Amino acid sequence: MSPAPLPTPAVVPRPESLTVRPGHFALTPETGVRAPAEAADAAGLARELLGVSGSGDQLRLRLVDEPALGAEGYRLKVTEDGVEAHAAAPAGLRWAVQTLRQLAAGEGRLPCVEVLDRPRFGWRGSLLDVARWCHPLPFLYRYVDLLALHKLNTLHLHLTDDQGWRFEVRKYPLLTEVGGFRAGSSLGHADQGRTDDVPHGGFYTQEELRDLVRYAGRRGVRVMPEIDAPGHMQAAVASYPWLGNRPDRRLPVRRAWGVSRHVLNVSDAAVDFVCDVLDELTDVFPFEYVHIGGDEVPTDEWEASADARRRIAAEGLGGAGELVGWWASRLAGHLAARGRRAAVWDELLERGVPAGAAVFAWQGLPRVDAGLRAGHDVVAAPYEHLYLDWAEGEGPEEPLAILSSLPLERVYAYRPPETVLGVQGHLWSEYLPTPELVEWRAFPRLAAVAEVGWSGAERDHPDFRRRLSAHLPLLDRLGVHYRPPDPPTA
Ligand code: TNX
Repeated sequence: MSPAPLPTPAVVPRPESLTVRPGHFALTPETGVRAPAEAADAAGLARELLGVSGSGDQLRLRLVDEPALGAEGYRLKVTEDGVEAHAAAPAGLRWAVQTLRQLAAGEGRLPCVEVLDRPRFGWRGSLLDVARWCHPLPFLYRYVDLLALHKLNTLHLHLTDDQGWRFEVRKYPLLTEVGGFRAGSSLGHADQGRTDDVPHGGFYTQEELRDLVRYAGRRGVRVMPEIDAPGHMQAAVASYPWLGNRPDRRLPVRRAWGVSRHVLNVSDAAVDFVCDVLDELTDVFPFEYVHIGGDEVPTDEWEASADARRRIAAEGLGGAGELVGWWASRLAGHLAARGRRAAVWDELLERGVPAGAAVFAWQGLPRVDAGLRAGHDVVAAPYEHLYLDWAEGEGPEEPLAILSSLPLERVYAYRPPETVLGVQGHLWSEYLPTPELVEWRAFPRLAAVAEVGWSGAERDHPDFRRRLSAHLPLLDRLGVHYRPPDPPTA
């Protein structure tokens, strides 16, 4: 009789190859980690996440000259004597540690395995909207941890919107003193047009965000900040009315979800203002990309403005819509002069993508292709697959959501074109006022996003489900408030 097959350990996202061998290696507090100085972060992570602090060298992290592993790939070998992890760069060793964390599954017993692994796409992220609801700073740390656990390497922090400004700007303190607070919020679904009188607000200081960025960096997570302009700016206009199109008018920070018609004016002073904000922002966030928004900009105020008409004529633009592209190119130029690249929403495809900017395609699958066809770098977040703020199911027990539904299967089924930079799962927070609700919507669908971004193009839904059910106990141990997956549909 042949021996029973060895159980295949559950790693999410699926590694390129994983072979199980008989036997185990037991991690104990006495297990020691050895690593070169350049991999000190990965070694620190291993000690922290695997709970080992001995002085031996049973867990050996090495940097090797193996270009095929790329910037993030790694090899892992667990034998009964210890663990060897190899990578061409420190990032790969960090991901090897996350794989070990999953293999140990909280029990400190590593099955003997050989793993070869590297990501399909270099950009694997999640947008977290902290503008609609100011999520507590400790939750941002936890979210970074959960991204890293799934080998997601980018946190897109949506820091400003009509309903709140969360980034401390020293030159313009009213942005947070006034713009950080609102007098109420939508009550029920925004379509019903009701609001409450429960104040909400908050912001993050530059020091707090610097610490978060450092923490994320040690885990291999880059933080891309977003200042959304020239629409989604009512909180800024409420703080400094001269930024708006009717300086005589006082606007409140917006309560209701949905798109505000009140956008920035097109003066040089308004552009300089946002450039000043970007200067302070790039001081805090070292990542190459800065997202400058550009989505959902109603042009009514500009059409009614003599100043805007003059700007359109002076710049030789085709109409008010092109002022969105004009705004983006001014901001992108400012960033480029400081060695940074702009990221913009896909609305700019019709309104003028600034040179060198990356396009974030959100308005459906055809927008991903349109961005690629136009020759841009594209990050794919098509809403029918990757908008995790949509309810997962249709049931009456589902918490209120902007739209429904986006089942786990549909996230997992997304097959991005080979030529995108990568993918992001988006957590807009209108209907996610608490960290618990964010986690409910994010997990386990974000694990599927991670798999779409990291693993090969082939899809094996039963295999994903099997690995996922072995992965969920780890999320349980971490106290993640995830939504238990519905039974597979087919
Ligand atoms: C559209 S996606 C928006 C956000 C909303 C989101 C809700 C994008 C660039 N803009 O302002 O929060 O829909 O799903």
